[in-house]
Amino acid sequence: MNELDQLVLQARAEFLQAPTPADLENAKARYLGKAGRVTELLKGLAALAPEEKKARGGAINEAKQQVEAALNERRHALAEAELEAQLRAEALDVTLPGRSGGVGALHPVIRTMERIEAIFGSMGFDVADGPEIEADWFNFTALNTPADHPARSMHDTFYVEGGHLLRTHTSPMQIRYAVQHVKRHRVQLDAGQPMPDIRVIAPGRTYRVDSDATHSPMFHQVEGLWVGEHVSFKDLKSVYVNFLREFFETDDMQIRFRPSYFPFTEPSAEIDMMFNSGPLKGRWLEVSGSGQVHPQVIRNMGLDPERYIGFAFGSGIDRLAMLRYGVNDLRLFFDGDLRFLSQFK
Ligand code: 2NL
Repeated sequence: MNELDQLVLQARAEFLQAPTPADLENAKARYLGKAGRVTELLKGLAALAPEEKKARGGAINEAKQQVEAALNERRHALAEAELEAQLRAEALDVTLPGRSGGVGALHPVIRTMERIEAIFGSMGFDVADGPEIEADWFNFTALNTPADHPARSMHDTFYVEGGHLLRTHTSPMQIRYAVQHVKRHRVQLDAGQPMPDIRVIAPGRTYRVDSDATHSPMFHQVEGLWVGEHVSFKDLKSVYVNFLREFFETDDMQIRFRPSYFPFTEPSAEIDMMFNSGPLKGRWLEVSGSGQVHPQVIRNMGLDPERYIGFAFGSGIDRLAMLRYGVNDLRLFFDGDLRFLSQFK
């Protein structure tokens, strides 16, 4: 084997041993660089006679081409290996189970609210929604609640700047709704023609200065209002009895209307119910306040109390949710503990 063949073999072996592209380029310099072995051989041609130069030059160039071929072969192999390694490192196992973000659910109080809306909706009630920060007029004055009424005191109501307050019930929404309704039918009313009945419920957050196992400073209420020319107390009874039967999915209960007092209704009644079976059986439960809308409140809606009459009720949604789900502490609804809340998924 002549020295040129040996040089090619050596170069190929060194290239094959180069573990990285950088090592390979260093090995290349030892053969093809400025002071590399192939370059040195080519420089040596200068000292040869012209005939020798031609033969020797051809042999060196052939060897050089073989070295370059070996270099390129190794370059390709290293590039391919690098790509392989990268693909392996970045490989995704598409058969692994996905990382789930966890499935949310409606809060039990909101679920109860939607259930109530569906039941009253089926009886033709619209659903009204409105501000939680209210004007004194809508929350108290329009509802015939006098300035010296205890509900207006600083320690019963949260007042905010500008004389506004956090609504203590959702009735103000019903006043707003009724006023709008009356405005829309002003022309008919002034012409002595009938106006469609006002039939609405107002569910939502309400606020009072009160905090223990059965009272929260923020709680949920649903009020109902039905005003027309021929609405009577028997309509209140049938609507509310039907609601309770639908809500608790049973007829096996007793319901009583017990005389009471509210500034915005006259006469007024508490609505109590008692289950005849099940875990709550045999105990009277207060579920709502109610009554015939006070003539002054009818007037504040823009209607003539000699012609229009109606009933209203106000029930605690949290309390209804507690009864339906068998929860004994109101605060569980508002603590945000997932061990409790996830039971309602
Ligand atoms: C209670 C008492 C009640 C009403 C709310 C009402 C609304 C209008 C006019 C007249 Cl717009 N009344 N609402 C009537 C009677 C009782 O709620 O203690 N609820 C938990």
